[in-house]
Amino acid sequence: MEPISRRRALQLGALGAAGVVVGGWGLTRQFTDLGGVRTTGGGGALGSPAELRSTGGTLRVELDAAPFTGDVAGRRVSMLGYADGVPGPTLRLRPGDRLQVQLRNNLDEATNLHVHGLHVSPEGNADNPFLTINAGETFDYDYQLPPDHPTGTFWYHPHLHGSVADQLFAGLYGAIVVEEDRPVPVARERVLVISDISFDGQGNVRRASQADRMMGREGDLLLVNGQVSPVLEGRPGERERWRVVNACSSRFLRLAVKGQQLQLLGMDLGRSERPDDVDEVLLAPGNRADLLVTLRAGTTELRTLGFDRGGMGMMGSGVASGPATLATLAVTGNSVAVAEPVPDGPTPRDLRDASVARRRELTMAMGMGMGMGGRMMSFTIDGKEFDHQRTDQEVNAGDIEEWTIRNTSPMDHPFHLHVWPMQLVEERGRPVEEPTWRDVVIVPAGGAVVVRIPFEDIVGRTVYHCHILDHEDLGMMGVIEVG
Ligand SMILES: [Cu+2]
Repeated sequence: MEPISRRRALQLGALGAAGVVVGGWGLTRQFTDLGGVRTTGGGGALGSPAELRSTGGTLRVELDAAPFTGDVAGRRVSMLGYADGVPGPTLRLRPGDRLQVQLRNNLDEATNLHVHGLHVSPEGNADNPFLTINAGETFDYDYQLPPDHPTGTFWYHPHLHGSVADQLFAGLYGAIVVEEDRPVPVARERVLVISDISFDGQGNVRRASQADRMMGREGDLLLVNGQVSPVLEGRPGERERWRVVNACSSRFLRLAVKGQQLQLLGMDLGRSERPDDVDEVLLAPGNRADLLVTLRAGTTELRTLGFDRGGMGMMGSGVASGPATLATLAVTGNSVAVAEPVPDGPTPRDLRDASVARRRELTMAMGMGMGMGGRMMSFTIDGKEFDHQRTDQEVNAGDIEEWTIRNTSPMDHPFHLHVWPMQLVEERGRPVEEPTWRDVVIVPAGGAVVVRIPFEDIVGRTVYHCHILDHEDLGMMGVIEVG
């Protein structure tokens, strides 16, 4: 087959040509459907981002971060995107793979790239949050997944301190899937990247006010794969797997589908041995849910129920992530045969009886007084705003540590540690009974969580922070060095 240009492949993808094989870079790229923002008139069939799959243990990807013009709910709007779409392409990997990303910064400002949740080096040209890729520059990222890398749904987005919330809110994010050897039998798998955004009267992404930044901005529009209120279609009896990414800058999602059977297979990384029946799933910004849905006939809505994430204390107003409809699920036609049983997953690792080398306490706080950028409220961890030159936590490689993460503020803060996953062992004063692994944990207002972290396989210097990305940009971030 004649190699064709990437641009041409994108055009073919946009026209719905499934499974186009592209010869560029000597690899196979399969574009199922570009969907995304090109087709975002409210109510249309759900589109999927392009899927790029590793072959022979390697995936090489070119990602252009650039402004583009698209249609959202029938309006012409200007956004930012990777590869001319929102979300960016889904990257499909296997444990042990090498991922190479050529990031081209066609924005008019600096950016960089974070692969959220991947257990890879934070050094050099890997998952290094201290890099700055200036406007007009190109940078080659190179990530090596260990052979026992956890499976699950991960994602990528910019991580340049000070502009993370702005760039992500404008459309820069995409999903990463690390696949299992033994997949769960399903009629179809959907990657659902949920984000929110607001536009001004000219169709430009609305700028956040100082109050928006302090509370954590939430957009007026909720998007699923870049679309407003898309329709998901299926037949009764079909089992679907939904890999949901909360790519909102600050909004918590409480997902529910009335009248449908939801099962939670996993959150963030790995999967449980057996799926759990659930009525709803709470995702903080940055969290992912791996859901199984066995379809029942009828038309229902995928909704986010409201969630009160606290308030500003003396500043007055509370911050609630309001309820909203995300998508419509239309299940029609003849029933299909009952799906094959879900194979048991591996027994998750459990560190509750492990010997702990060191215990630490970290405190997330909001304080009155001048914070970063002259704001009237400061956002700190252990009383300090982020300083990339300061190392806040030094950890011995190979140690298992226990961290108590406190929150003295009146607002919930989701805590994210790069590179090393955390086992949640205590939440709201109660022990967590099942082995529960996360890379984002919700630290409740005025409360605490306890996690155990195996600092294994990988050494280097990276960050932990609040995943309300406005808070991260305001300084609620610290530096860890493992070595
Ligand atoms: Cu926060």
